[in-house]
Amino acid sequence: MKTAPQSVSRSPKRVAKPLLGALRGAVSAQPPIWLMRQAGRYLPEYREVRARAGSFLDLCYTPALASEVTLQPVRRFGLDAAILFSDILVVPDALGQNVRFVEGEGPRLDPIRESGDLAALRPDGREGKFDKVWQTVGEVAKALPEPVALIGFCGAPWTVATYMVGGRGSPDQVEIWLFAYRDPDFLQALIDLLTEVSVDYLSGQIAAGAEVIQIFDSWAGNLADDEFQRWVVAPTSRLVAGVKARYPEVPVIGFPRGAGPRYEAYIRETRVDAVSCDTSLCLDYIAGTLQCKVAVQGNLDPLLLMVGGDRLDRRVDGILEALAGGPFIFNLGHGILPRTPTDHVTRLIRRVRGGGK
Ligand code: 1CP
Repeated sequence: MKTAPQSVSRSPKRVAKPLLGALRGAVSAQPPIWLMRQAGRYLPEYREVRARAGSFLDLCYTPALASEVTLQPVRRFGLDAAILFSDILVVPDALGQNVRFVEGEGPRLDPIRESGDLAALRPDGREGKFDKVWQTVGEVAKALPEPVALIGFCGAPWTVATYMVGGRGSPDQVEIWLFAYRDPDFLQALIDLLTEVSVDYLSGQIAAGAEVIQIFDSWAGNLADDEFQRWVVAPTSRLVAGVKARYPEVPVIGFPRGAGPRYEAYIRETRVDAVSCDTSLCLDYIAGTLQCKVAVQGNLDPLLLMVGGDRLDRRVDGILEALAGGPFIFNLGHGILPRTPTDHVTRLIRRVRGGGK
């Protein structure tokens, strides 16, 4: 399998995409690799475009710039996939909630706390903004070298709802818990709306050229059994089924970060084609319990990538030894950190492809 996209010339023949191969169960000693948040502040060329774009959301809604930053890490590192540059909070923004990104602090939203706030959302007003994202997908699809797969994404309804209700990120997103316990009907209505809108949003990305979908459920940890079932498994199952009803061939990767042993139930019930494993999952558990059911992706600690050196090399080797015997996509266990040196990323990719030992 070819893994150096820059060196491959476009030809009318079909060129295999290593990422799609792994998602269909192919096994390779040199597994495909991409990195969550691979476009971002650790890249000088990203910071340059970001400064030109104005606000973060302006960057997301300007297809010429969003497609440029999507392509930057693929060009620089020769990764096996590009992930659409956008954000999970584009969905609440497109629904009419006030969303802004504060420099150095992160997202801020005017919280939605009562049924009047919910009724004020405009599920029909979303087309203009989603159109811009879909246009970006189309531009990237045209520009990508053939072996590189294009990943579209959205946040899972639960995780997006944590920001819509809480108004911001926090170490535990506790605000939504009060709603889950005090007013589950309200939360159910919000989750249902997000599920329905996300099916359309992802379908539009696929129609525009996305070949794989990833569903980010960053706040899926710490839920009690019934709650995990109701707020994570049930809406994700409906989201996956909705997308697959329109596009049965497009593989879906689920990322229920922090779900621990509940990854198993998540796989069984949501019918995702692969799971992205967070750093806290043991390699033995991933290999023995998850990888026999679906392809797995992960799970290098982003902090170790930032630190680099021999420890990084040893951990990369350990992950490859444990997981490269089955369908596997090398990735981090969470997003790349802004202070990560770019030469550590180069070193990681070389090692995964067998050139660094
Ligand atoms: O330029 C900047 O300073 C903004 C930093 C930034 C970037 C680069 C944000 C703000 N979002 C993004 C892009 C982004 N976000 C991508 C692009 C594709 C890629 O290269 O991977 C993706 C897939 C996301 C997904 C995302 N956004 C998640 C899920 C994954 C995860 O990290 O857990 C979440 C939770 C968000 C919300 C968000 N957006 C931005 C920040 C800083 C956050 C986290 C906020 C918090 O909880 O405090």
